[in-house]
Amino acid sequence: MKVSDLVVKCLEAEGVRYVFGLPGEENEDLLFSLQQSQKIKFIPVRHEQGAAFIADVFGRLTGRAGVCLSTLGPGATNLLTGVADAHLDKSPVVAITGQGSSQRLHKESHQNLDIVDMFRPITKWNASIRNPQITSEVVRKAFKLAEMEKPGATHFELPEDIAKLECDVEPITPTKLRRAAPDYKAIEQAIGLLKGAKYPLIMAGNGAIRKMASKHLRQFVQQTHIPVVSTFMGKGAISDRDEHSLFAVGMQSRDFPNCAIDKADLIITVGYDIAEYAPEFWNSERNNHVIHIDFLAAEVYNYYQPEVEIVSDVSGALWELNKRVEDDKIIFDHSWIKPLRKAMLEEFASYRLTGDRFTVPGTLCIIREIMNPGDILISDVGSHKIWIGRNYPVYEPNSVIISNGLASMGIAIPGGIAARLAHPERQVIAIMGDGGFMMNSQEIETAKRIGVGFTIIVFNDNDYGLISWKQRGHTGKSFGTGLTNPDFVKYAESFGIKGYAPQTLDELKKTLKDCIASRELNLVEIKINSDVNYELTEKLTTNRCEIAL
Ligand SMILES: Cc1ncc(C[n+]2csc(CCOP(=O)(O)OP(=O)(O)O)c2C)c(N)n1
Repeated sequence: MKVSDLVVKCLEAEGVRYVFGLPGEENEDLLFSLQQSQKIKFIPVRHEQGAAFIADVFGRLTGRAGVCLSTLGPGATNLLTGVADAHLDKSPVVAITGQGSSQRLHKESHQNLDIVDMFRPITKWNASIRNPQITSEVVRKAFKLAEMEKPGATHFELPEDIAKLECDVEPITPTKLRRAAPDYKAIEQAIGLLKGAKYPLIMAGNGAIRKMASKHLRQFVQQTHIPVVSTFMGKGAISDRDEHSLFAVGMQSRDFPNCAIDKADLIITVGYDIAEYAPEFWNSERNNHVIHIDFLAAEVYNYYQPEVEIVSDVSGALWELNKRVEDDKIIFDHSWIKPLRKAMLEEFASYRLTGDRFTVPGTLCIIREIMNPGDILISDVGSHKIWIGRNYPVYEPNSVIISNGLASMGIAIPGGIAARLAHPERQVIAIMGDGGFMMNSQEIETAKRIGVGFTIIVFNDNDYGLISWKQRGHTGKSFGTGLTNPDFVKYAESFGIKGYAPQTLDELKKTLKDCIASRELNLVEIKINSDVNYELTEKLTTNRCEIAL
């Protein structure tokens, strides 16, 4: 069998259904091998970054590695941002790059970059297939490491001369990997700390929505009545309808959930990623008592020094804790959070739109009413992300996808494609600013061509809004942020999809309802007034805790 055929057989053995990518001369053999596959569909994209972001969100939603493919040199450099996003967001992704002949990689030659070196800092592991006999090992290892906790990106390259060689190797069949059980002494110590606490608080991160952790976390909360704040990437770990939920932390300023953190005498972090929300935002005095529950040991970090680390499968740790808290009847009075939750719900509701001045948080209230609990919202990066993270209630894990590790703009349209492929039965919306939209809007063509439908919502403020917001907060002025835009409705129509720009509140409500329900690919441009951002900054200067606790 040819090596490129073997790679495809290995991908099939891994259960791969899609490869997202862009052709080049140097991955020609692999493409023709993919063409022969009955199980894998190759989806050509318009920019390699799109392929990597689709793989990233597909991996995050399914727990199985998303696969992206590029050619050498410029194709590989284009892939980098999406792969880096998967790396810091802990999404399983396998990136495959073509490469020039192994006869010329030691010297300066056309489009030759050291791709393995380039991908090394943004992957858990990577390698070049320079010998046909190692092919199955390389592919298996790439998938094993990408999907193993904590998940992330891996990469392998296939030089064009090696792809053509014959070999007699078989794919390695993946086997189920059991995750580590918690250490009983760590559980005992955690129970000891819980028994001594009066106001414990859970901080649920990205790891709390993987591998069934959310199910066990929900049981833990029901039994103990410990309240929960989630990070932006942990949204949905428990339902925001649950009276124990204090919504999400993620703003770099002090907001309502920080009042709960201040009052708590024990913080239990569950699947918390430091890359997402730095501990100095919630533990600046370094005086919080912390139990760390995660798949990996805590990063060494001045502001994050847990007293106990339960390093194991997060669900396994919660399962053990659930047994112990039931046996020992460890139950807390969580009535102290009631005023805080009430204040938050009232504040969220205060953003409801009443007239034709559209805002992001006001529109989110409408969207929340339209979307079913399991429907998926993909957020891009910008001020809209802050509002989605802060104000949009989430009821199910993985029903809101926010990139907060690398936090790269441009993820939302590729993410919408991934969400519809991963969950064709659910409604999907992709929300972005005008800046992020124009970064990967070319993938509308990909979505249209392959027939996936979702609603693209572009919040248009003719500005890199979040940066203006921050700059003005720091200096009172902004620079380098103003934009002009194409006519988004006509732009949408030029791809053969419907575009809308509602002007009145009634039109906005109807358009969103119809577009989302249609499950077609369509675009809604919402011209927004950004004053609400600055009003929030102003609000955050007042002492939220006095209002709410
Ligand atoms: C690829 C990338 N480039 C730059 C940034 C820095 N950045 C963060 S938010 C932002 C502005 C986003 O503007 P827009 O997409 O219009 O959304 P808005 O803030 O207006 O909601 C920028 C430039 C980034 N996060 N990612």
